[in-house]
Amino acid sequence: MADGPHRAGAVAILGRPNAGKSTLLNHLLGEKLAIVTSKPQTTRSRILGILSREHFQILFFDTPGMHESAKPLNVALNELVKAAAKDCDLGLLLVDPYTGWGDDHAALHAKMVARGCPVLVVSTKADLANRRNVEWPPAAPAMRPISASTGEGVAELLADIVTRLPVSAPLYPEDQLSDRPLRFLAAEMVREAAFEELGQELPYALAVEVVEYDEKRSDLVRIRADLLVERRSQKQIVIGKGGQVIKRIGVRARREIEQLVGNKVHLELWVKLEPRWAKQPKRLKSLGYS
Ligand SMILES: Nc1nc2c(ncn2[C@@H]2O[C@H](COP(=O)(O)OP(=O)(O)OP(=O)(O)O)[C@@H](O)[C@H]2O)c(=O)[nH]1
Ligand SMILES: [Mg+2]
Repeated sequence: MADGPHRAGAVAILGRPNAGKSTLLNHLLGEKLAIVTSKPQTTRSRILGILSREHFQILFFDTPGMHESAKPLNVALNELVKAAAKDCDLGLLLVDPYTGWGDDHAALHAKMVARGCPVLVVSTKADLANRRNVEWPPAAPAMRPISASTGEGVAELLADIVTRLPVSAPLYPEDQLSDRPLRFLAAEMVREAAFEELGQELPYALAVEVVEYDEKRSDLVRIRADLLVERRSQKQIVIGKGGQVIKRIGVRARREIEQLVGNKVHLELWVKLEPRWAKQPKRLKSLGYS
């Protein structure tokens, strides 16, 4: 990166569910901070990833996919998107060319520009053949293609982001990667493992709560987490015959968490029936989703 004054600011990563927001965040940071799955609506909270270099510091806010729905969980998620879009110095609007540019993109783009917040529009997944040569509506802003899988276009995008940030000293200590505590990130890793192991059977309303996070021993982190489901039948699915499914979720999640914390992890998982967790604003808040 060219010399010059130190720049720092907040960049909101916005877009529809499944556009590739969390994958880009992880690629930019070179760390797996946000969970990624092939299903829409994976991200449920605003996750800050901090990228610090000699001449800049960028606070990247990963956000849930924007989409219309009256369900309390979705309403809470949309509020998070709005707040992130409001508090940033720059917006990155990610569009998957396969699903195209829509009125929802146009509305958000117009709103941010009207507020004086510049927006870079990025088309994602450029490594996939069916994302190439897609025609955009004439009214859509110019897009720059990137691939978070191959890294195509990402260095140029990063350079462009930096030039648009205010001149400022670093806003966070330079060795800090996120504002989210490890216990929250561990809960996310368990949720991702459940996505992977359950596939189509995954209940949409599955949440994970870390109820114990014990770092007293220097050579081992002890974690106990509850997987919350809304119905008895879902509890059976998540546990599986003879506990096989929950066991596989545990093994997979433990590996990811050990990577994240750089230590051995003892992980204990319990499946709990909590019929109303996704309907109560207070509960959504205590789970970190609003
Ligand atoms: N081939 C390819 N796949 C990608 C790329 N970026 C993301 N994906 C895939 O697209 C899917 C969705 O990626 P996510 O990063 O979870 O998308 P998101 O926008 O964060 O989704 P939500 O959190 O649900 O809003 C995953 O299966 C990713 O592996 C890319 O550059 N190339
Ligand atoms: Mg995401």
